[in-house]
Parts: sequence; structure tokens; C-alpha cells
Amino acid sequence: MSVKVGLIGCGVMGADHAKLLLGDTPGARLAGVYDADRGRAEAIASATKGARVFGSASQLIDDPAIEAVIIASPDATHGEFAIGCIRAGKPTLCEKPLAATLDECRAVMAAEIDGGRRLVQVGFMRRFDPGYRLMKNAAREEKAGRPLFLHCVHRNAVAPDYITSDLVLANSAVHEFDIARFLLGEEIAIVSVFSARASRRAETRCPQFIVMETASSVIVTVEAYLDAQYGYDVRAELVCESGAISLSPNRPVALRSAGWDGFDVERDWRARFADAYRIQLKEWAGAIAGGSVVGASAWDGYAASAIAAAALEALARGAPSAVDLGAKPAFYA
Ligand code: ISE
Repeated sequence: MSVKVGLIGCGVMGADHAKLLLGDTPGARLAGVYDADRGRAEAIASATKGARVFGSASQLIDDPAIEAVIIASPDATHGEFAIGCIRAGKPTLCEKPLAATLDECRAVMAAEIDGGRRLVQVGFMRRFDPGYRLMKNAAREEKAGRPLFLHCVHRNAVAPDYITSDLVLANSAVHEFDIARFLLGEEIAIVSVFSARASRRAETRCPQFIVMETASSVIVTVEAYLDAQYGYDVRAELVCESGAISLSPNRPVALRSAGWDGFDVERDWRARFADAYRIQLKEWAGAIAGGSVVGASAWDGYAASAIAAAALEALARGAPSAVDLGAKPAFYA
């Protein structure tokens, strides 16, 4: 039996999830769509046998024919829709961020705790990437000893004009904040941010360099540069006591031709993390069917947003900021 999924938001990420549900996710099928632009919803529904177009997000969430929901609408709507899904008792895959403010993140957690059941998974898809998973296992087994440093690089080829220096942190580097917690299995305690001068290709935002310290004093560095031109490039290296564990930078196939020897570089994250997105949806659907949960919890979503908030404060003040998450509810242990 396939889980009947309702999709809220049919933009870039929503359309991608719809495509995966159509082709590559045996345990789930697209049963309903909603978008503020009805035409976009209709375009996706028409490609999907039996998917219904809803007139509002709340109608989709409350409809008994919808068993689980993907939230891929604008960031500002995530918190409200996630709480709606929790109240309707429906498992939810919510694109990052979990909510627009930390107070709203806390309200999502409170609603989930109140309902007594974990329903929300935040779409930090890298947690499903085969490379990051192998890195995490190697770190957990201490294959090279205990971690000392984690170095992360996050480069986009180009970014839209509305991306400011703040959004370099809150929209892009936030993936590094989550993956650092995932790989190291502990919380970030302190964040500092250093801005490089703007590239002449994008003068309205600065590349950012973030230095973080975890609770047990592992040092994490992140270069976030969204105008690198040559492609989408994400790297990670975990330096441990007696070795280093890194994501392999090369693709499985190299091309040598016409004076060229090298590898293709993906244009954006959808191509680079295609496997991660596919596995994420498959495991989400499998967990729903089996009554379990996988992936980043609402607590993880809140923690990533709290680190982003501390990074924004550090950027504004030009001084390190502490990350104060408060006590982790036992519910998320
Ligand atoms: C984008 O919004 C994403 O979420 C991507 O995963 C990230 O790599 C990119 O930098 C963001 O702009």
C-alpha cells in the first residue's frame, strides 16, 4: 500500500518532490497538491493520475484522503502548516527551515510534544546522502580516532539577486550547521563569522567564513560562497586524531578528451544531491508505513535555525555568539 501524499507548494523543490513521487518512490504516491498559484498546482496534478488540486493548504492538510504532507511552500508559511499537520495527526516532511522564527520553531515542537507523537521530519536531505552517511559511520566507529576539526565548503555556481549576506548564512550555510551536528553527534556552542569582500560578480552579498566550536571543543569551519561560477561544490573533511575522513570530491566517471582531463561539476544542489533526495523520500515513506521516524527532527530543525540566528548575530556584532538552545526535551532524546 502506498502512502497518499499531499504536496503544499509547487515551486522548484515542490516540483522536484512531485517528480520523485511520480517515478522513484514505490511506497508513496502524490494524491493532492496545493499552490498559491493554482496553475502551477494544476500543471503538476495533470501529470499525476488521480492527484487532486486543493483550494487551500488547510483543506489539503485536513482532507481524510491525504495521509502525509510535504511542505515546500515559502519559508514564512512552514511553521503554520507544520502545526496544522501535527494537529491533523499527519506525518510531515517540511523543507528547511522548520519555521521562520525560533519562537515559531518552539511552537512546532510544543505542538508535537502535546500530540505525543513524532510527526515532523525537516528536509535536511544531506543526512540521506550516501557519502555523508559513510562519513558519519566512520566517525562514529572512530576509524581514524576522535574528531578534532571539521572543514566544510559550500559553493553555489550562482545565486539569485535577493540573496543577501544574511541569507548566505540562513539559507545556505544552514545545511552545514545541520550536517556538522549530524556528523559530530553534538551541539554547537559558539559561532563566529568573518566576511570576505564581495565578488565582482555579485556585489550585493559577501562570501562568509564561519568558525564554530562544539560542546566538546571540536572546531568546525565553513566557507559559504554562492557565486563560484564553475558549479555547485560541497566538500567536507573530518580531521581526526590519526587520520582524516572526507567526502570524495570526484564523480565515478572521469572524462579525458580534446586536451581535457577531469570531472563534471553539477550545476546545483538538486543534481548533486539527487540520490539524497530520492533516498530521503523513500525512507520517509517507509518509516510512515512502519510507524517509525527517520531524518532530522523538529529539534534538529530548531537547532539549525538557532545556530543560524547566532551566526547572524555574530555577523552583525563582529564578535562570537553563543548558541543557547535551552534544555532538549526528553521527547526528542
Ligand atoms: C538552497 O536553498 C538549498 O537549500 C541548497 O541545498 C543549498 O546548497 C543552496 O546554497 C541554497 O541556496
